[in-house]
Amino acid sequence: MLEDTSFAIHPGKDQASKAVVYRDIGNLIAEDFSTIYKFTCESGNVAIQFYTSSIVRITMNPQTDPILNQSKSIIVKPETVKVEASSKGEFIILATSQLQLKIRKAPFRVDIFDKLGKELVSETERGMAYRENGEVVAFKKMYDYDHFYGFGEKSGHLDKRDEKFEMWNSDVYAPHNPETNALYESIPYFMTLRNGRAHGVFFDNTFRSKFDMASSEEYYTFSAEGGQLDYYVMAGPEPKSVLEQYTYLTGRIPLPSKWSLGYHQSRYSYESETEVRELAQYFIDKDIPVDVIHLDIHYMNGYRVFTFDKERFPNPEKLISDLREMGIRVVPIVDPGVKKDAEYAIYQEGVNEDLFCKYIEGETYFGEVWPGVSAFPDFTEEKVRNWWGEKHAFYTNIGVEGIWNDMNEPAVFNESKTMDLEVMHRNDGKPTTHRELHNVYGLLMGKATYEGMKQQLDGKRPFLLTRAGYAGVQRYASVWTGDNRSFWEHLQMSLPMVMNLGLSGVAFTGPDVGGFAHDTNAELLTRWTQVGAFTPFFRNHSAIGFRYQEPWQFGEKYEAIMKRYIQMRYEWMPQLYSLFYEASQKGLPVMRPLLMEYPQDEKTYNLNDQFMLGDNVIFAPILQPAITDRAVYLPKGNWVEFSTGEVFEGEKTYLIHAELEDLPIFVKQGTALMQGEWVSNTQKTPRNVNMNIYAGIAGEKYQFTYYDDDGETFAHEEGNYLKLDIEVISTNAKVEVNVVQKQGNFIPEYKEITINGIGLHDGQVLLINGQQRNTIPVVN
Ligand code: MIG
Repeated sequence: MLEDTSFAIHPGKDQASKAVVYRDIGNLIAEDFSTIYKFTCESGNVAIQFYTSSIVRITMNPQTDPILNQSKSIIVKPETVKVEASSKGEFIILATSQLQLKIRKAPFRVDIFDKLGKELVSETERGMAYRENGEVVAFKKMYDYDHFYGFGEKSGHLDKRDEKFEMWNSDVYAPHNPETNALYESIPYFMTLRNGRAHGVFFDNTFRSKFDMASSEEYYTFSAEGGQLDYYVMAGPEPKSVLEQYTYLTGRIPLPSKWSLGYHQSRYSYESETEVRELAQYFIDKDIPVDVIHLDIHYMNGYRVFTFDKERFPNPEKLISDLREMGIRVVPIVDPGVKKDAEYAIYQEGVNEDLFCKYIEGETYFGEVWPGVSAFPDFTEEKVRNWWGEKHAFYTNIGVEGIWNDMNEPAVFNESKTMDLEVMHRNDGKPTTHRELHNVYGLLMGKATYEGMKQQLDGKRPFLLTRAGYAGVQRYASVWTGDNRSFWEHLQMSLPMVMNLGLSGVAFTGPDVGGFAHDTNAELLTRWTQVGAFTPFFRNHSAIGFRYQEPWQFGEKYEAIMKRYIQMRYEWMPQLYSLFYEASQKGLPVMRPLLMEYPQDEKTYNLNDQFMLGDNVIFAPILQPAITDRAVYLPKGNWVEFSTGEVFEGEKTYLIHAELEDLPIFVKQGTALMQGEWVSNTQKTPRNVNMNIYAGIAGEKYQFTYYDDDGETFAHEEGNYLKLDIEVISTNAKVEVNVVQKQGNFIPEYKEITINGIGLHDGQVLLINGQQRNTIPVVN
């Protein structure tokens, strides 16, 4: 309690704390290069493995041989990489075509350079170390021109220089502020931008870990409460290649269904079948597109997962199929806690089949959550994951295709906010404590859920939304950023938060639009909906006890604006879907900070209030009340304002006017945008797909890929897709659009794509594959 008062900074408070003593790894004693590169040092053992010529893994274990096969994140084995090992006096050199490791023998230090000899990750007087209490730490050199990004789900600004972070999945309802740094997701990964070149570091340690980019000018550190120093360095050198390398290791998002990219409406809670039907009908009557309605905890019988409350929801199957006919899907919430109730089948099975987390002495761990005293499935064990996955037949049998996982940090209502740290996890034959596996509980619940759903959905793509996760969560789930509030500051913060999640491999994310807690207001909700229409995940959600915030709650004026932006979401679907395809192939984020495309441009390094979709569109939303003018920085190139057609020269800052109904959007000249007509949900096929070419004169070549498929099955894995690789070349005389390659055998309902030249100047002609016409056939 007193920690919330000035007592927290009482002068005498920390006098007892002593300087921390780390034990350095010491000198090299012996090396063994017979299989992998192994080094025995005075105070620790090191293994070095190359995963590709651009990715190296360093594992230091202070006690035993490095343990190399316990990752929950890494999905690949090291490739066969050509490495040249040599010895030069004090140093051992290990070199691939992309990386050089310079290893000093006494004391043992590892400096990593790229192929040009540029320093990536290097050590100083301090290197790898540990403490008697089990903590492991790495000290790495830092330069005053270094900028840091990623770290998963963090509050604060885009550039994480001069910040400290903790990784410990936490349920934080108290207002998120710039120093709330342990949130629901732990992704111990970051990208360094140094002189316009990028490299990545992934610290694969599931214990509570810390990153300190603030306390020293000379070095940064990463450390963890236990386990090994186990980290991967990715060579880059572009931000995009770092993301490709990181997601090569930890996986990429599965291509989402189109419906999950539509508009989601949620509330804690829509409490009855009647309320849900009325809600759906509102959307239809008002012609506001919607694809998904979420069911929060009130649908259950006493908050028992895998049940429905018979009074509130007498016929869920009918509800779901009726809504489905309207084109709307229902996504129910599923929490991990299973109510302790001897007459409840799920609890009985869990006990009888021994599926819950237990103490080492054999007693089940119980914690309080919504249903009261509850037990927690041990998702670290395959048998439990399979059981949990199979249980989802309860939902899939009645037409559910998407699940929302909450409270999976796991959150427990007690002082520590989670399970006792000494609770054991079976961990597929390698039992260990919750202290070690806390951060992966949500990831493994996600794995169980996604894989179970996938099996039951018979070829359809499952959708999973999760609150908690760890590195690799993108393989199973999309992530929303938890309990934000209806504050303008939270709208502002959501931009860098979603962008840094994207830079951490999690492309499918978004905040609760309008704010979860606190009463929203008309202006905030309107501005937030404008942003939400272009964030990867688009869901309006609000909390019990606060104002309802569906798009029509504040009168016609605001409803009309929000409706327009939700419609725009659907008009942009062809563009968004192509970007999600790219994310699934390369791991690149859909919503990007400008630095991703312009890493040489320092003005982009901490640009928090603008973002890009893909590589050619910049959004500059209004993020403050009563403001109708804002500064917009445009990087190199010429930029066309989307609604006015006005052209702006890049590398300048402009004051842009935007009334409440306006969202400033800038499309790069010489590029293209794929758009369709809006439809009331993704079940309706757009009548037309347009390729809008923003004519330039630069003479540069722009290449992009248009991707489409049925939007809901896995048939694309068997070639049932349409993929067009397109190039656009603009000169003074002409704009040439060439379909360089067409792949796949999907036949969309639109038979052709209409090409529009936007901003063609007098005498400039638009040529499609050498001819003057305005369509491309997509059916052979
Ligand atoms: O706060 O299930 O973050 O989205 O509506 C209590 C009720 C638990 C937290 C989630 C929120 C959800 C709510 N849950």
